Amino acid sequence: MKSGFVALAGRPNAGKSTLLNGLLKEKVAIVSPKPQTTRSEIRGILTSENSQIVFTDTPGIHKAQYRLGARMNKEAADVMMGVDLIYLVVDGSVPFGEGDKYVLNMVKNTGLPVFLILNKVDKMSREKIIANLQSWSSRFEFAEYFPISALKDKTFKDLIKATEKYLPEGEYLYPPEMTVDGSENFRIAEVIREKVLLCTEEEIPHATAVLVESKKFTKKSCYIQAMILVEKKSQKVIMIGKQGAMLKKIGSMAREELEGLLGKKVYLELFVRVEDEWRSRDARISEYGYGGAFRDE
Ligand SMILES: Nc1nc2c(ncn2[C@@H]2O[C@H](COP(=O)(O)OP(=O)(O)OP(=O)(O)O)[C@@H](O)[C@H]2O)c(=O)[nH]1
Ligand SMILES: [Mg+2]
Repeated sequence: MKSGFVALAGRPNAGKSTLLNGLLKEKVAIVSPKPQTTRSEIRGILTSENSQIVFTDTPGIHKAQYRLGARMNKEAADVMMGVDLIYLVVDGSVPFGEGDKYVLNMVKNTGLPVFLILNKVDKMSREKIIANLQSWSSRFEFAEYFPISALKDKTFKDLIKATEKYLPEGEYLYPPEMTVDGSENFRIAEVIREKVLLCTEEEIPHATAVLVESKKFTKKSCYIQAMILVEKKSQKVIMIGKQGAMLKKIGSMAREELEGLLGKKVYLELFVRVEDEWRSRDARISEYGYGGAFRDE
């Protein structure tokens, strides 16, 4: 039997989290059109008869403006150090740039085998896909090349099969029935944050954190209180919206998804608080579970 770890790495918005969800056929990581959606490693476990692959989604590597961003980048680098194989996930529909060069150097320096995952081929012509693959292969000798659409492809069988080849012989690393490694509260907070990312614009998505403050289960229901943290009073005003309309919209979208996740009726109460410059403060970043917070525990 084969077992081991695979890191999904790359620039923000490349589709790493979408791919993780596609590989597992389960939504384990939140996804949004806004860059820097993922803020900490997310592990998804795929067990089959002859293998167990632990996929680790990582934050997109970017030029950090805040302590939060620096910690997200470090988290991605730390994850890469501890795996057997790296998927470099790239958005094939945008031209190669400085950011790609930087990330490519990072993965090269690990000395590990790297798969080039050319994503978003649904947005590209055949010619462009071929040209893109040629251009990437001239920059580095990747172990394998996979043009894919993380969003549209129904199966990733070939990718999984090739991945198994690069993993060591080993036993289960996790109980075979387990698909996600992480706290339930964090997962709930992430679902709420995803809805914030989908409903708000400009600086608000980046300035928002979500923290589950309490959670109570009864036989049929779950009562959740969660805090949405922003950095400025003006952001709080927008987050609440006219007569609470924005918060209500975020709440009802999140509740619907959480009912599916928890398999119970969910009562969700959201609050909004201003937490000055939390993105620059290590203690707050860790408290909310971002940038390798779990690793420090
Ligand atoms: N057209 C198309 N869009 C995609 C594909 N994969 C992902 N996307 C979209 O790209 C956006 C970013 O996807 P994510 O999966 O959140 O990207 P990410 O690499 O995890 O981004 P960060 O967490 O910010 O690093 C979302 O709007 C996805 O729906 C794809 O194969 N085709
Ligand atoms: Mg992501």
